[in-house]
Amino acid sequence: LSQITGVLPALVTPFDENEAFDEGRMRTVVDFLIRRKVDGLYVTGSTGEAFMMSPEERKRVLEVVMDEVKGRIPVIAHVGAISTHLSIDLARHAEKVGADALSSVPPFYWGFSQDQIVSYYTDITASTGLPMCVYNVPLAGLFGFDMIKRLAQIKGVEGIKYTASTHHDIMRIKTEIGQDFVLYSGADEMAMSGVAFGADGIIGSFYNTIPEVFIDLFAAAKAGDIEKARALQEVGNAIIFFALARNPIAAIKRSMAWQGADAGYCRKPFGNFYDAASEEKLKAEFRA
Ligand code: HMN
Repeated sequence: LSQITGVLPALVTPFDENEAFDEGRMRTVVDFLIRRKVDGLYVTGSTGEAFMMSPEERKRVLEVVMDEVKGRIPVIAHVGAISTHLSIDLARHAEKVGADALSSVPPFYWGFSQDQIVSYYTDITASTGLPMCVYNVPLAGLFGFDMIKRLAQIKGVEGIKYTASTHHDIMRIKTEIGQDFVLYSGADEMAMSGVAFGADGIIGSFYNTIPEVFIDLFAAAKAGDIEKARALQEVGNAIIFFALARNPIAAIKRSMAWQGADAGYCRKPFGNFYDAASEEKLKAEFRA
């Protein structure tokens, strides 16, 4: 995992107007992002609408991405699911098609115990030779600091995608677990503080549509240019909060289309901005 640093979009998954996976649009989006110099991709995560898809569809998305990337940048495959059995199947497939690393949310919905969550990560990580990046995100239930320490002991767990707002723990993870435990900051609106507290990379939804802002921000924050990083975060946040107040994944996809990489539709119940009236409204508000 230590080889994967910098700015990684949590890749959107384009669907067509009938909600089928759109391979052509997926390829366009991957190329668009590589041309814009992102450092890697995080595939079939929350932004990628993973939980809207069947396991077979998730595998197909990853296969198309791997085929289009052709080794140009590293790929982290998110294989999170509620059952260990299913995650292992996705993990083995990810290894087979050449993904560089795995990531997973903890099993959710039933409120699993810490022991069950530890066994989940232990079993998935043991099933392949790929490094695992555990995923700390409010949507799936946040880990406390002690749990993060416990997960870091598991063989093969080499890092964390940290999408909690308690950024002081980013520094603590680095100092108490180890500087080589790879940390990706996952809250785009706090990318600057994530990097300032020691993150090795940033993974997020908005790096699909405005990667340059965050590539420059990442470089500035790493170089200690706080003024520049803050100015860039302000630009990014205006766009982030605009989208968050609407329908973020759909807004991100549409704003990519305006830039020449049509990222297609979202699956219901997310909804879209495709009818002329809602698109014009979105554009007008965006300009304002
Ligand atoms: C993924 O799994 O798709 C992500 O990387 C998720 C990512 O961390 C986003 N968080 C959530 O969706 C909960 C952020 O990019 C988020 O969209 C952004 O910080 C705005 O709040």
